[in-house]
Amino acid sequence: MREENRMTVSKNIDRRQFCKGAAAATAAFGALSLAGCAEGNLTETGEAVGSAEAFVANEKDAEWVSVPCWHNCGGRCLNKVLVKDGVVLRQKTDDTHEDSWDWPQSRGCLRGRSVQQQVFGADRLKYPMKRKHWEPLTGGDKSLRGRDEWVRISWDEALDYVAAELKNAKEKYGNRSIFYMNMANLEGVLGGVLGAFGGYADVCGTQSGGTFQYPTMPFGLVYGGLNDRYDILNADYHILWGHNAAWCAFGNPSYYLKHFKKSGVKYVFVGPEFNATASFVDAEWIPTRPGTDTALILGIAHSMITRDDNGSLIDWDFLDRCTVGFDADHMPADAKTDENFRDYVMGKYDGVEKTPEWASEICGTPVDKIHRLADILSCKNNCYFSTNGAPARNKGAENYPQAFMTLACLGGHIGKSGNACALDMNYSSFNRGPNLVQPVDGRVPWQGSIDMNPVDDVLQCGEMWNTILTGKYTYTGHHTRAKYKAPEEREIDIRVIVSDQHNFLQTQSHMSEGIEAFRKVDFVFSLAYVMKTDARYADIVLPIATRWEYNKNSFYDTMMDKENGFAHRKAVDPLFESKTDWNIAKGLCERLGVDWGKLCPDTDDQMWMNAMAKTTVMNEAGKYEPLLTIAQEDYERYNVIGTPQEGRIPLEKFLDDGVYRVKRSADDPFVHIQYKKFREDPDANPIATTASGKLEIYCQAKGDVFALINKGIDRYEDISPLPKYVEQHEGYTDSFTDWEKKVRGPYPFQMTHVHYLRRAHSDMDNLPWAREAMTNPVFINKDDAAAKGISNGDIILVRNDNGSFIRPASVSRTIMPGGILVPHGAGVRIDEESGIDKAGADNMMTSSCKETSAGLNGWNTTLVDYEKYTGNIELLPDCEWPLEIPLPDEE
Ligand SMILES: Nc1nc2c(c(=O)[nH]1)N[C@H]1C(S)=C(S)[C@@H](COP(=O)(O)OP(=O)(O)OC[C@H]3O[C@@H](n4cnc5c(=O)[nH]c(N)nc54)[C@H](O)[C@@H]3O)O[C@H]1N2
Ligand SMILES: Nc1nc2c(c(=O)[nH]1)N[C@H]1C(S)=C(S)[C@@H](COP(=O)(O)OP(=O)(O)OC[C@H]3O[C@@H](n4cnc5c(=O)[nH]c(N)nc54)[C@H](O)[C@@H]3O)O[C@H]1N2
Ligand SMILES: [Mo]
Repeated sequence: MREENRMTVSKNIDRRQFCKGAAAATAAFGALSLAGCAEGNLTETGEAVGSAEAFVANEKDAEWVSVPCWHNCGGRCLNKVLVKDGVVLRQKTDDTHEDSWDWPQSRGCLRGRSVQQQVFGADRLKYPMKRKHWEPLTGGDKSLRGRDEWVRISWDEALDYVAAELKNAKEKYGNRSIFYMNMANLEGVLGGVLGAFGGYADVCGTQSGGTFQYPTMPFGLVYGGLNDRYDILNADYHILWGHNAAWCAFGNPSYYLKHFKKSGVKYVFVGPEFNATASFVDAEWIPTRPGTDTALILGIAHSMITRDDNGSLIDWDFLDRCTVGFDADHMPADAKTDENFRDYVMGKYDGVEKTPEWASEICGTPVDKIHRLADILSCKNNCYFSTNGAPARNKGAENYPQAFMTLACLGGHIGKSGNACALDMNYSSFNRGPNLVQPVDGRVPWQGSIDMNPVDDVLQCGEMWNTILTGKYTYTGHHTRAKYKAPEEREIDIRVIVSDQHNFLQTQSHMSEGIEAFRKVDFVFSLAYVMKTDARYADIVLPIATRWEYNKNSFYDTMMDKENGFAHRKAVDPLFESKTDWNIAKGLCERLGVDWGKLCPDTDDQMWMNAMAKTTVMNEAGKYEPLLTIAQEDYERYNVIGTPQEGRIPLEKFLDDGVYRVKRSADDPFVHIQYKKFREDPDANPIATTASGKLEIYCQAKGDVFALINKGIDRYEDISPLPKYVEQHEGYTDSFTDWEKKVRGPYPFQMTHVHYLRRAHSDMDNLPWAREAMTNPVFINKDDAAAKGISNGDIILVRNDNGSFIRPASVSRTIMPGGILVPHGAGVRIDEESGIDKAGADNMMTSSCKETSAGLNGWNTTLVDYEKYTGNIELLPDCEWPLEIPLPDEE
């Protein structure tokens, strides 16, 4: 495989097709600034040459097209491209109206504005390929997966091969030998095909929301159950608990934060690093070690309980009326034990009082800061609690969500203006309540459903590579769909791995085991835009069209700020020989004897139009009405069918603008306060998701779910109905071989991850502009670095028993001593000689989650050591890395 360092693609795309009619043959990619150039052209490296006039002339008759920014990042923003004769000249974001607090623009980030390098990158896959030493039905030399060369094949060959492998596996080993790496079909198109073909082994487990995602929260929190942005202005304090909106929820959420801050809301950040968001809002930092949040919360609770003077800290009225489980007088009717929270905190059951001193030893938060936080969270202040998933993506975090809620309950911070508490993730952070624009996704009919899969095997993602290697796993039902079962030991012989809309070899725990698993099975195939990790280790790779190349509304189009709805359409035709997922699925069906017409009667265009037609908007009376006016001619123009309808705006305006945003005002009827009615009268307005109708500090249903899925498995801790501290496997306490005597083990540093602004997980990490802007160092503490003789910018080797990588170190005091922060998702690049990864792939270091509750993914709990790197691997800055071009001879 040859690697090339080329920023843009113009040379590699068929010029005749690509630049046909374009005023300048070299025009195309990467025009960031157009002023002051001589001839109005861009060179292949994106440099502008030309006069401003020439550029204007060049853009004559070009058209702005709203395109999707469809990646799994926290922003949902407007992305537009200027297209002329099938060539994208440049990009912009929202300028549909003036920007204001009442009516903000939906502006994109630097990564979104680089998507042109994803679509038109020189490393874009152009043709179906097979691995050079792959052999049908045997796999050939399987150890070469990940290091073989590639050979171009035709679509017919590729689909025939894939179908033959699937049929062979089905015939010899049954459908459960086909492992489709997609959780409950939330994304990806192949699930329906494989389901109709007789099924596949699925995968489940916690992801984004960590232990918030089990998937229900039977103690009373609801996902995103927070208030409207106008109401956050009434908070005294906004607590960002492991939240990094400035990197993970760019666009509107970050804009809101700025406004809250300017309006006088005070900020507190709780987490192991003083991150970009904390810095952005000048937050008071409460440092806590990764995964020790439950201990910290118990210490704060102790401080509040023992220092409360007649309601000076605790909202006794709220606890009494709205919660169960705080003390012996408030136990829920279904409780199977008589343990209550207060007595647990005071040490009645285990002889350990959960004092701030006890907590501090575990979480590293100074005792005075624990008392300080107890004061801030007192019932005298209005406090708004936003946590993201990071603290819950830990081993031992089973009780964090309930503990977090309990803390809010103590101060009465739920159900009134300026107060709320919940998981406040990404897309619509800091602006909650019913959607004002209600988009509908345009997915294939089975997406989000597991019903079409006749096989009931569901691997647990935290240990799925181990399952493939050992042929054994513990089945506990399909957690993603709340189908919990008692553990059942099963044997399973996985023969085929299928990757479509994920990149699990890269993004799931214990990558080195994953590579072994990929090299073990008979056949691996992957759909891909570029050589994502799953594709690199596959046998057959099928090039897919990006969403700029066909019309599609998808899952993420439904997850966005509640005031927004986005529209988009294709900008160019599928590049080279790439095909849409839909077309690939159809081609496979024909070969597998599955009736595609029955499975998915609508075309991409039809599903896209149906989704737009069904999009609604809330009126002042709180009722949803159609957003779009669509005429018969509109349907005809796009070659689809539909019933004409009347709405608020014409279809073409929506498509041209790319966004419809409800204009707000402080006194409009949409200012939502979560659980307001419940708080006013909990008996008349009980919480629907809890057994008692109240917020459950003691939650029997939670205890029962864990008791069921963990039943009889000794390696798992018992998870109480109370939010008790859970000993963290591979966490801080485990970094000592003798905790009492404080004897350190071989891996004394706690590694945790940040989702990185440069990419969305592993997606888009190949974009040269974004690579130049964000260098992907690992972050370490200054005192730790000094003790090891490491200076800022030095290359360090990070290692543990799972693997190792080298990276430049960013040295500062923004990370706690003993911590190392690794940006998530860097596409692994293993130096085959030494086995060392050069990219800093986080999951090289994570281990499988065999010691946690079934299905839990605990990425943020990892122990490592590091030192200055003295070996001879040369590490260039990432932006100078060659792009990965698997078929260099086919340009
Ligand atoms: N160590 C560690 N690991 C983590 C995390 C962590 O914090 N630390 N975070 C976890 C979290 S929260 C998540 S959500 C997961 C994400 O895990 P993944 O979902 O595996 O991550 P992505 O890199 O976004 O992979 C999506 C892939 O789908 C492709 N794709 C996008 N659109 C389409 C399409 O329309 N069709 C097809 N066929 N493909 C498409 C993209 O190019 C990309 O390769 O990672 C998890 N892994
Ligand atoms: N640019 C970009 N944006 C993204 C994504 C991306 O990959 N790139 N991914 C999207 C997805 S799918 C998700 S799930 C979200 C994730 O969103 P988050 O969960 O917010 O993401 P993280 O960056 O993992 O963590 C946020 C902060 O929590 C801190 N933290 C880590 N561990 C702990 C802990 O144990 N306790 C506490 N208190 N704090 C901790 C980290 O230091 C970090 O500052 O981001 C979304 N947005
Ligand atoms: Mo996520």
